[in-house]
Amino acid sequence: MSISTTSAARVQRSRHAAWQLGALAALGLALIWSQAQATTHDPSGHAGHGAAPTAQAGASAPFSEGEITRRDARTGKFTIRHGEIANLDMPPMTMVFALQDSAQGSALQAGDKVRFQVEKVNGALLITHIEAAPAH
Ligand SMILES: [Cu+2]
Repeated sequence: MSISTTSAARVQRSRHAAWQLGALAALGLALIWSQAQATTHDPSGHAGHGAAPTAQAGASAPFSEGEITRRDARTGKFTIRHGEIANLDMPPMTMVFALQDSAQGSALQAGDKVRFQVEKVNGALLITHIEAAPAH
């Protein structure tokens, strides 16, 4: 009984030693692997990712710039001389826009420089956000 217990303990010890060796070997491999990763890592790859266009990824349209030339008090529509509207592929021009939220335009008037988001909603162009352009 005592012999078998001792031999069992020896087996356990040797197994433990084998496990330690295995763990060390694995650790060594992990270190070699991580060093290989570190040396093959190209910092310029990250710069490339940063330069990738991600502005269109959001749900909302990009800001366009323009100047209000007329505000129709009755309809709440704005005539805006706008720059290029990238998301609509629209070149600069002067045109009339309706506002989704008329309260947003209440403080704006003709002559104001604005930046705004315009989207096609149910087939009609709609300003979904408008604000005074930030001063330069
Ligand atoms: Cu236009």
